[in-house]
Amino acid sequence: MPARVTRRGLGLLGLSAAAPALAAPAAGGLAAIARARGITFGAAAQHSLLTGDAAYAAAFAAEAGLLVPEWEAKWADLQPEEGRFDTAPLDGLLSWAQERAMPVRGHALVWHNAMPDWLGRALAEGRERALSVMAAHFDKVLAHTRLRIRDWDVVNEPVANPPGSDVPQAGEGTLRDTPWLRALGPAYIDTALRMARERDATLRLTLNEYGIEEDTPDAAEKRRRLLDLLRGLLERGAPLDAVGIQAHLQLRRPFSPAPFAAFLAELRRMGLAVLITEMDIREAPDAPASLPARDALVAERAYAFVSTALEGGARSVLTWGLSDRYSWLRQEPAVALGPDRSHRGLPLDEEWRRKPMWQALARAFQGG
Ligand code: 9MR
Repeated sequence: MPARVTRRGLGLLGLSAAAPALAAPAAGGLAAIARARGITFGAAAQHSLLTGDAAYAAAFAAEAGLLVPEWEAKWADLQPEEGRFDTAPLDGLLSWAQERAMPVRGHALVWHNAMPDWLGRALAEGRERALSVMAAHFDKVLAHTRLRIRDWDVVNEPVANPPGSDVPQAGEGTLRDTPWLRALGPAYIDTALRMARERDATLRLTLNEYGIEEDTPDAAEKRRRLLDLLRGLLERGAPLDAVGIQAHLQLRRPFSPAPFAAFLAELRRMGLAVLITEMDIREAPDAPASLPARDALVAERAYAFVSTALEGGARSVLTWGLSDRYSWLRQEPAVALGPDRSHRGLPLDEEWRRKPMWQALARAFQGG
């Protein structure tokens, strides 16, 4: 007689009795096309738009099989004042997803951005205080989301950009100089991973990073730094399950499959799962004038990148939003394309129409 799977048994398997069975994604959308090949396609979403813009919600229902909150699970939003947690926007997003049987990833527990002011002050008070605020945040957030989020970006963007890169970071180390590093030293990453594992033994623990995809000396050096960091973490027995590769790609930088594939192979040799977590494509300042020519370049890069990632073992691909209408690439002045043009780096255009990038993703999911 088969053993009965108890509630505790489900928990040990990383499943929860309350988790819904996964619904089949909407026919014809990217998630369904990916799912047919055992791949998950998802996107970053904002709760206020899921509930406030019907076209936005319809696009996510049609295309996405997994959500990640674009801001609702960041520290500044979850704990704006010490001890006062506001989970309402995250809960709203989780309910929207749950009604459609879509899983949600968590993003991000420890990050140097989206920190409330009080947190910066607390970390500056030293090690004991830093450990205690980290523990209190993890206690509350991981207990609250336990049944609905089974994969978290525990540490986001810990590696420093190399000196001389176009966005260099202060400090001399290979880790980014952040309030967490200053308070706890390099072990803040081990500590965060251990604290997460202690609170939820079967949660998938992910370290998420950007600037490690392209064929440039800066990206090669950042990949080397990340691999060093990961080797050290694993040697010290830190609990780490996966690496999130953000993939905010830029057309002014070359992409070559070989070095990226070698990097993925190394991650897999370390026993780590690989996810593409935040993909979008920034156009070059000298982008061609015609929209079809621009869209073709974006699509070509999307196909090359995603097919290499899938061949290298990635099984989840998320874009950072779905439509150019709400892309951070248009909203963030530092990355804007110019006064008379805006980026077209996501699968749907500002009127929710599928673009060549959509077709490129579909083709990559279908295996070429
Ligand atoms: O797209 C996000 C934007 O809406 C937020 O204002 C910003 C700060 O919370 O974060 C943006 O998302 C970033 C993500 O969390 C980490 N990788 C880079 C993303 C784009 O900046």
